[in-house]
Amino acid sequence: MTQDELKQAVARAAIDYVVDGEIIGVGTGSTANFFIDELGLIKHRIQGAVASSEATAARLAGHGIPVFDLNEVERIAVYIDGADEITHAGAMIKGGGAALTREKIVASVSGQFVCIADGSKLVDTLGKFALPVEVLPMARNAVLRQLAALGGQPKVRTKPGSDEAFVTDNGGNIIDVAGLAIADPVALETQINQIVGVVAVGLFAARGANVCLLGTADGVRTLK
Ligand code: ABF
Repeated sequence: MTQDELKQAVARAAIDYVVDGEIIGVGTGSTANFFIDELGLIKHRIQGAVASSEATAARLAGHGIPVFDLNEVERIAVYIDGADEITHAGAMIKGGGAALTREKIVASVSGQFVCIADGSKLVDTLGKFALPVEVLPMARNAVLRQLAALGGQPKVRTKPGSDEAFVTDNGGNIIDVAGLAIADPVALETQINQIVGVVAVGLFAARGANVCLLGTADGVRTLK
């Protein structure tokens, strides 16, 4: 099976976690895109969705799925999204797609976080994938110095084919921290959250995934 077929399989399996009559939280990225396409097929069963990025909102709308602003919504039953890395305990690195802040906000008001990922995302220790941190632009270099002191190699993400800093949907910038072996994800998440100028860190450990649907050659594995 190709990686896309694995992503499609977990996206399809995630439909079982959609709660009828509810508003669904929807993540960002290629696996989430497959999920949105599956959600389009059963859109009559849900009220609509809250999107974690402008790209996701546009794809949902393209399927005729009503997109709600989070401020209009009191609770979300389930949030479904991909990850860049996930441990057996459900701690994740997210933000390769630069949507980490909105992903974290939508996940924070959701009853259940269902992670959908191909098997390559499962790791014993987080950190091989550079850890994304969203920062306010004026604090970019100040935060970068503090992240360097944590032991990794931080680098400002740039726009494709340019030296200019990449700008998120929120007007923030992203610093990617390579070279970390994250032994205690909750502690590091807390520590990075304390740095003034940080908007959000792509460690989802204090609140990780409740369920992970993992695409493997033997089928979809469910980790809880
Ligand atoms: C989002 O999409 C991100 O948090 C993560 O960075 C990325 C995973 O992308 P893909 O599904 O394309 O591998 O979930």
